[in-house]
Amino acid sequence: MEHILRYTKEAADFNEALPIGNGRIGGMVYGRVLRETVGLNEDSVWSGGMRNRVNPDAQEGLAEVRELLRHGDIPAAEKTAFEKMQGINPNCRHYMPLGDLGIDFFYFMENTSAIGNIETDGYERKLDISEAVSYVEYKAGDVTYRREYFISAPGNVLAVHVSADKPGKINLDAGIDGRDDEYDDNRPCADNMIMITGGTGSADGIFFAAVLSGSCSGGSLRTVGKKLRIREADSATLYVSARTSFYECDRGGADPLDKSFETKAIADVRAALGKEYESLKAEHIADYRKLYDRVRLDLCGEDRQSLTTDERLERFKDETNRDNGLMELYFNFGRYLMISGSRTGTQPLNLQGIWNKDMKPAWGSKYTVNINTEMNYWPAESCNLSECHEPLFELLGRVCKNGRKMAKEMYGIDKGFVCHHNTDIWGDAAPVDEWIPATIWPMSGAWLALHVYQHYEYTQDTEFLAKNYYLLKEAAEFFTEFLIPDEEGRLITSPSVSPENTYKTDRGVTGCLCMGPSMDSQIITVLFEAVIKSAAILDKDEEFASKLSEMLKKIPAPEIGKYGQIKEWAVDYDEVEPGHRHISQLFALHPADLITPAKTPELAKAAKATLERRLSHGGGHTGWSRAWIANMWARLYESDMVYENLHKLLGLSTNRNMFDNHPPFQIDGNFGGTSAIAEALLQCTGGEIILLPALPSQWKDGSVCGLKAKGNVSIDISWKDGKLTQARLASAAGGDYRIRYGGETRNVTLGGGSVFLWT
Ligand code: FUC
Repeated sequence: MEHILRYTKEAADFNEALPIGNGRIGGMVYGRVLRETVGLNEDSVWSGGMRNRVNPDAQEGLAEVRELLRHGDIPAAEKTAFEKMQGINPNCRHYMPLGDLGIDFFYFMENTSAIGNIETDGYERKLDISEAVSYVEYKAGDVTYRREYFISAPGNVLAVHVSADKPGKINLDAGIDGRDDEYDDNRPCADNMIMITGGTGSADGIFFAAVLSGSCSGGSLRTVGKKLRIREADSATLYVSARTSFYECDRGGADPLDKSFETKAIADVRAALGKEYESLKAEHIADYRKLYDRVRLDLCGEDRQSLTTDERLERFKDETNRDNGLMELYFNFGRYLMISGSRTGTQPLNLQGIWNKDMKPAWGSKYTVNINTEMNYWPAESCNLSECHEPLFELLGRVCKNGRKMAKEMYGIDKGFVCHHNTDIWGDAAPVDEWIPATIWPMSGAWLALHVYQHYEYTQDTEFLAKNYYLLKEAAEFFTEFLIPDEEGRLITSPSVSPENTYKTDRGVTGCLCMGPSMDSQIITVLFEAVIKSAAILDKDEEFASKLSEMLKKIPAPEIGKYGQIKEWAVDYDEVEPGHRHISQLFALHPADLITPAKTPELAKAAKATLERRLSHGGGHTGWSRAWIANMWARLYESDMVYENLHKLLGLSTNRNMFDNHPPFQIDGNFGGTSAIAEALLQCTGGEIILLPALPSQWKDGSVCGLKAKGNVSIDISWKDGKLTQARLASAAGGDYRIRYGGETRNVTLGGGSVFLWT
């Protein structure tokens, strides 16, 4: 079983550097011999405070746009929406780097410049994802150097430990730098301790502090200017902490005199200095493994470990290449990234997880919530990392607060909340970007709320559901007012878009804004159903639930269009780009299960035709889109297509450090790919637990342990020659389960803590 990313060269750029993180603090390790860089992030370093962006003319615009759409005047509807409905400041806040930890190593004599070349032997750079520790090892002259890097969640620090096999050989200068806007301060704050401080802009923006200190055995340690200097040490450890006003000062920097984040950053480093390095490391590994060790996947790959990870990825460009071990590693890497980027009390994974080097990153490295953020969390429950899902619910709470205001001010609706296709750390809910294909889409609050229900379905945690039920209810309440009848009396959204596709009418007019795109109706259907079920579980809101049941009868169901496909829009338009990366009309197939081969065979056939049509027109060209496609094929039990698309995800859309490539780097495809591997092995759809629903023939023998199914069941499965040999289902909560393998179904009732064996 594979857990190691391995390279024999320094990282040439970010796409080769290796990520480490504790959920909140992130690092990108380049492994350079002379001038080492660890790119630093802290997940609350976002560019400024909450913005009020609602367009003051939105309600007037809403009435006009609805009328124009009803009369088919698409260009005029889009023009009006552009002027009157989109946010008056088109963007919410974006994510930013904290800076770089730079370490200059000196090898021969004191004060030798670190710049230049040095001959090394046996250079190796690794990331061991079974322990969440990165290593660099090489020989310079007759000395073997070894470095270890990790970021501890319990310890709240980044640690870089440097050792050598001969005494007195460690000489280095370390400092933090690298934000283009420069820090407010960068100087010693105590003995052998440097602190940087800065702010991210705007009067109510976020302030941050990072502290660097260290210790060494043998040799000397002191500060020189804004650097920490270590000379002639036998071994040395550097520690970096980071804290922000967002966490420490009541969600922002409102009080300029409140410097508690600085005090806390100092305390973190002091606490680390007060421990033995080895015990800090052991504590980190134990904490990490509590989550990582829950799942084990064995695809019986051949031993390819003599090759480096980038060589193995390169070979995936050849479609005939087989390397099950690398798929296993990709799966494990997705779990690693989840644990390293999203822990209880941190911010959710954004477009780059928590790892971003740019002051103005692609798409702001924000939360794009018309697919990308949701995709980040697809493997959270199935891969037994439920608690890593929590930051998303915390953010949704903030979205809800702002979204209530948005519902009222933008749509004149005083019930529930609404959010559009992006949000930021503050939970901004207004339309984002001046871009008609995406901007006016009032659906993300609903989609995100479905994650609350999914978390409940997997964990059966009724207390959680009771606490967060309001998110589901309020997401639904908005639509009880927002939906309008179409000509047939069906209830639809208007205006909206089918993210981010453009249609062409019979008369050759192109447009995006429309009435009742299929995805909206599907999301609303699943949301209303989730609210009705939650209300019953919690024994409340009977009247509201029956109102939703009545409305559900009028929400359009998925329909089949002229190409035998699932219609994307209420009208069976052609797409301007038939290979478009978004396949929103198949939301019903995945992540939802309104369409399944067993329940709705005709619609499943149409879903297949939809995928084939997209793919035959060049679809799947971005990493996340390819990953979604693999999940969808899994839901159709098309195991060869699952494999083919996973193969392409690794071969065509994965950077050398295994990060997903949109391009540029965007982390959603990693999580989507991890989810697709899990979906091939286990599904919970249509009220059934399905064992090995889409097992690719290339994964002939293997086993998986610890996957989760709805109903709080842990499942171990093993198979041989493509056939199930045994499945073990351990139910924590107890309940009735319908389990299926191939054509055989078994109904079992399990008590809490009991086990069922399928042999
Ligand atoms: C959506 C996608 C793009 C990209 C962006 C961050 O707009 O359509 O492909 O992933 O989000």
